[in-house]
Amino acid sequence: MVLKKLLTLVLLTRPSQVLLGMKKRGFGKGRWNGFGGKVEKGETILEAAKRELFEESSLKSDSLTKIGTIDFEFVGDPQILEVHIFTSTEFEGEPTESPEMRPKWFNVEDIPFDTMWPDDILWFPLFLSGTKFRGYFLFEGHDKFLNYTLDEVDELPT
Ligand code: 6U4
Repeated sequence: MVLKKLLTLVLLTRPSQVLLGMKKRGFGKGRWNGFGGKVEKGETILEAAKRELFEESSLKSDSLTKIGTIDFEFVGDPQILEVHIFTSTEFEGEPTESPEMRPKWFNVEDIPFDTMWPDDILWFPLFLSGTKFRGYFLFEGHDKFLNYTLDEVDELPT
């Protein structure tokens, strides 16, 4: 049986820059990433994306657009992480450090891929060019993937 766990990931941009957060605890600790987490019972994926963005960065956005969905499988683990990735150029507030994340703006040419999940370097170019995508990565441990698929798509289910 395949168990799916729904997660969100929000990547905010401003001209030539992307906002990342250094994950201070939990899954992906020590890596720069977008803001997000688990979808809770009773909320939509979009509601979860907004909630996690606010909890982790103090930023509010009412115009999140879905840019991609990636399934992550881990060898030996029946649970698949289905990560829904959103972006926006519109948000309110000042990025503020939370117990989970330390936010920082990066120039797009200085994105710290060495300190990010290893899949990010493959799909960030699609996200940065506004291309919608669907992906699958099979990880062995957390530092390497064994194979993957990554496809541009016209539409993404909400
Ligand atoms: P909480 O409940 O917050 O303690 P935690 O274990 O910290 O849970 P959580 O909820 O922050 O995890 O979710 C993990 C985040 O990492 C989500 O935003 C999705 C994201 N993520 C997981 N695998 C990823 C990967 N391979 N590449 C990537 N983001 C990933 O770019």
